[in-house]
Parts: sequence; structure tokens; C-alpha cells
Amino acid sequence: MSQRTLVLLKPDAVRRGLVGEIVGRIERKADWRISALELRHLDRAILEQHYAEHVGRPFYEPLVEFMLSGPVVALVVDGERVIEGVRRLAGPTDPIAAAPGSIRGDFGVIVRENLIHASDSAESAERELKLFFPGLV
Ligand code: IDP
Ligand code: MG
Repeated sequence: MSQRTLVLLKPDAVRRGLVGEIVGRIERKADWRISALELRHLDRAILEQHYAEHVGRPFYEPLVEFMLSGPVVALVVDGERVIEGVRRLAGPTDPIAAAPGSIRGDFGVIVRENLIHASDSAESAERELKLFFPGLV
């Protein structure tokens, strides 16, 4: 089933020069296609919507500050089961718990700075794609 998902390479990934490495892992999955890719400085308003489910949690404010600390790379990826697939490539939220071979498992240490965001369901993908790429058809 072909799907579309939103991926954000977080400021740590951009700062550490890991954009090519991470995009390469996504590109190498057979038949997945990148249909948008942009370096972007986010603002508080978009992050408040993007992370609406986490507003009020103790990690929310430091998370927003981190996401504002430098540019992100926003991508739209299309392909077979890409929503579940990019989540699997990323690994679980905590990079120490994430298996080596996954993006978070290979490059991350702390939970907040875990390199990548990927939509977690078809509903999230639809909402997040509208938020980040409203003009994309
Ligand atoms: P996900 O990115 O794996 O979907 P979520 O639970 O949706 O994880 O959390 C969103 C982001 O918030 C995480 O990717 C991580 O950057 C940050 N985060 C989540 N839980 C914690 C925490 O307990 N401490 C610090 N940061 C957290
Ligand atoms: Mg999430």
C-alpha cells in the first residue's frame, strides 16, 4: 500500500552533518521516493501544532527550545508502507533503547535529541503533511 509520510531531520542531525547519511538510508529503501525536501527554520507556532499532544508534559518546553535551536530538514516521502517503514528505520524514541542499525540507535544518546521525527500513523501523516507542506498535492 503506497503511503506518504512527513519526516523532520531535527537540529542535532543538521548540526552534526548527518543529513546525507539519514536521507541516504531513506533513499536506499527500494521504490521509496522523496517528493519534497527543504531546510527550514521552524517557529513556535508550527511546533505548538506539531507537538500538540505533548503540550504540558515536562519535556515539552525543552523539546520546543531544541527544535528552535537550528534549522531542520523537512521531507515528504512516498512509497510502500512508508509510515511504518520510516518509524522502523528511526527506531524507538529513546536512542539507547534503539537497536544498533537504526538511525536513533546508531547516532543518538539522549531522548530529546533523537535526530529524526516521522509520522506515527496515517492520521498523523495527514495532519503533519498539511501543517508542513500545505501546498503539496
Ligand atoms: P517519537 O518522536 O518517537 O514519536 P514522542 O513520544 O512523540 O516520540 O515524543 C516526541 C519527541 O519528544 C521525541 O522524539 C523526543 O525528541 C521528545 N521526547 C519524548 N519523550 C521525552 C522524554 O521523556 N524526555 C525528553 N524528550 C522526550
Ligand atoms: Mg510522536
